[in-house]
Parts: sequence; structure tokens; C-alpha cells
Amino acid sequence: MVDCLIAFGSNQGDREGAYEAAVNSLNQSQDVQVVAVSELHVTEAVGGPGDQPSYLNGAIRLSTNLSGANLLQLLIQMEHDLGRVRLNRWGSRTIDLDLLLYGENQISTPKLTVPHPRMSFRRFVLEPAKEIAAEMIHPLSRLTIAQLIERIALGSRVVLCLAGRDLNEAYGEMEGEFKAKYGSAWTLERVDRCDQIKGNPMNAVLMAYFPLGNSRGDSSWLAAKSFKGPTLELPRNPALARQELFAAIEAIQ
Ligand code: A4P
Ligand code: MG
Repeated sequence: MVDCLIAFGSNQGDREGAYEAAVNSLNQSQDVQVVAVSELHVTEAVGGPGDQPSYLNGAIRLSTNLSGANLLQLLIQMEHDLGRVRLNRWGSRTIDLDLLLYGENQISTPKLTVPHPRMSFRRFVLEPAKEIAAEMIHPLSRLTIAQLIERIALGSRVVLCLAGRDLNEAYGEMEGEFKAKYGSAWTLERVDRCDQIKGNPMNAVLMAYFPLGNSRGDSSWLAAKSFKGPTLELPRNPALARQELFAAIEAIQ
């Protein structure tokens, strides 16, 4: 049996009812044993699009003999049964069930990335998770859920950005918008080598990095692994990269 952590989010319809239904439905599955369920937390919608109603966020810890792929399939089926309609990314939803942790495994397939790529810096994910899984380990940073919360609460408001020289233009645009948005409240610090990010320089709260290629085995990803703290992989498209970065900062604050 594998110890797993699921995130729940809803900002449409009967939000409490959706949580109860999700937990009941997991309990009814033969392959899943629900171990603990967090309280629901009211959170402001992060990342747009547009003005969205606030969310209820929760976390569910379970034990399962399903593979990661089959557990994801079960979650997607439950979202469907509970009336989720996918319109646009980050749009309002009746229910969102994300697979945060599958033991300490790392999974990277076209359909599934575990640990969930944006879990390590999102307050709305970590706070409910801490209630039931404070000691669970996030296998990329090797920090526990409780340590990740401490890091985003107390870390200095510095984002390290790993961007190779081929990304000078994209980085320049990002830096300009970053300064205009945050003034002196946050600092963006460019790094381009692994030895510059070993450990956690400046007690940075986040390390954002552009991948060099398509593969997670590429050198920037390996460099990102030497950072001890929350990381965010940025898309190479400059506009999308800025959107991801600013949503991440919103989720930390
Ligand atoms: N997928 C890959 N890995 C995973 C994983 N670990 N868990 C794939 C779940 N799904 C995973 O997800 C799109 C596809 O991601 C799935 O088909 C699956 O194959 P989705 O649920 O259809 O789309 P989404 O949720 O709109 O996108 P995404 O990227 O999961 O959104 P996020 O990043 O989870 O953000 N603000 C507050 N306050 N509270 C929230 O809960 N949630 C979001 C969604 C934005 N803002 C929020 C909240
Ligand atoms: Mg989702």
C-alpha cells in the first residue's frame, strides 16, 4: 500500500457537498483506504482568469494499492461524476482533485506529474495538507510539508531564476514586469549555473527555472534539484512563463 496525498479545490456550486461526496466516493473504492481528511480552508482564487469566487481547499490522505496512473484515473472519473466541466485552465470549477504525493515516488508521464508541480509553494495546498500530513516528504526538495510551509512563510522574498543565455530576451521582459509589479517588495535574481543555487542562497523562497529541452533529465532540471526549497518549472513561452511566475508569487503571499 502506498501513502498518498490528494488536494481538493472547489469554487463553484455546493463546495462542501462536493468535498463530502469526494471523500465518500474514495471510501467506497475497494482499492483505497482514506486515512485522514483536513478541514476546508477558504482561500482567494489564485492565477485568474478574471475575477473568480473564493475557493474551499482541503486535503485527503489515503492508502492505496493502485498505481499512480490508475489513482489519477479514479480521481478524474470522480471529478466527472461530480459534475466537473473543463472549460479553461485555472477556470472556476465544482471540483478539482490533484494527486500531490504518491509515497516518495517521482512520476513523469504526459498525463501525470508527481509530486504535483505547483504544490511546493502554494499556501492554499500546503495549509490543509499540514493538518494531516505535516511529516510527509516532498521528494524533490526533500522537505516535509511542515518545512515547506515554514519556508514560504519565513523565506526572504527572493526568487532565483535559472535562465540560460539563449533566454536573455524572455528573462529581460520578465524582469521588467517583475520590477513594475513588486518594486522593492520582491527581488528577482538571475542564476545560470548549478553551483550558484546549491543549497538555498539568500534563503530564497522560490527557484524558477527554464528547461533546456523537453526531458526532465536535462541539465537545468538537474541543477534545479540542487536547490533546497520550492521550485517551479517555467514554460519556454515568455508570456506563459510570466503568468506562471506571477501566479506562484500570488500563491506564496
Ligand atoms: N495532471 C498531471 N499531473 C497531475 C497531478 N499530479 N494531479 C494532468 C492531477 N492531474 C495531473 O488538470 C489537467 C491535467 O493535468 C489532467 O488531465 C491530468 O492528466 P485539470 O484538473 O483538468 O486542469 P486544471 O486543474 O485547470 O489545471 P491544473 O494545471 O491542475 O491547475 P492547478 O495548477 O492545480 O491550479 N486558487 C485557489 N485559491 N485554490 C485552488 O484550488 N486551483 C487552481 C488550479 C488555480 N487557482 C486556485 C486553485
Ligand atoms: Mg487539477
